[in-house]
Amino acid sequence: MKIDHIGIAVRNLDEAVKFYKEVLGLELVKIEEVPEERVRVAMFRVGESYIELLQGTDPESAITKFIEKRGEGIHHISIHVDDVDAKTEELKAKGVAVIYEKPREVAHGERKINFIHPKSTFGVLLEIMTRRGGY
Ligand code: CMX
Repeated sequence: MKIDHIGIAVRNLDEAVKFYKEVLGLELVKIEEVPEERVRVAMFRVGESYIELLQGTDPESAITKFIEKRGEGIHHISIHVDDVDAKTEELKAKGVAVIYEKPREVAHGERKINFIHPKSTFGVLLEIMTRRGGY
């Protein structure tokens, strides 16, 4: 396992991208919409891992709701696993509160993701995921 990325919830993606790219000087890998999760995201490479900036695309987005309740900031930590289906089943068998019964395919099948509820992880939303290629 390794940390794939850290997700940061932002109100205005374009403004946040400017800061991370132009002020911090991080390498912007891509900006994409992930309709399955109602977000628009920007990925920045940081060594072997990434920082993902996320803006909600509608009021029902988990990101929009998170910002309403808790403000901008770290939203989740994403851990890459070999097999997200197997990991989901293993966690369910251990009584862990996973968000999706079965992992969800996003980005045209490029990635498969699930989440563990913060109540199981001492207050941090953890994503578990498998991805085929790079971002
Ligand atoms: N990190 C830490 N704690 C969080 C949290 C987060 N990201 N989001 C919610 N919480 C806390 C709330 O503050 C609240 O705590 P208290 O009970 O102490 O007030 C508690 O969790 C609320 O839990 P809830 O009522 O079950 O759920 P919410 O309606 O707040 O939704 C969650 C939280 C995690 C279930 C929901 O956001 C979810 O299903 N997330 C998974 C999908 C997602 O986040 N998609 C966006 C990212 C997609 C991507 O990476 O591409």
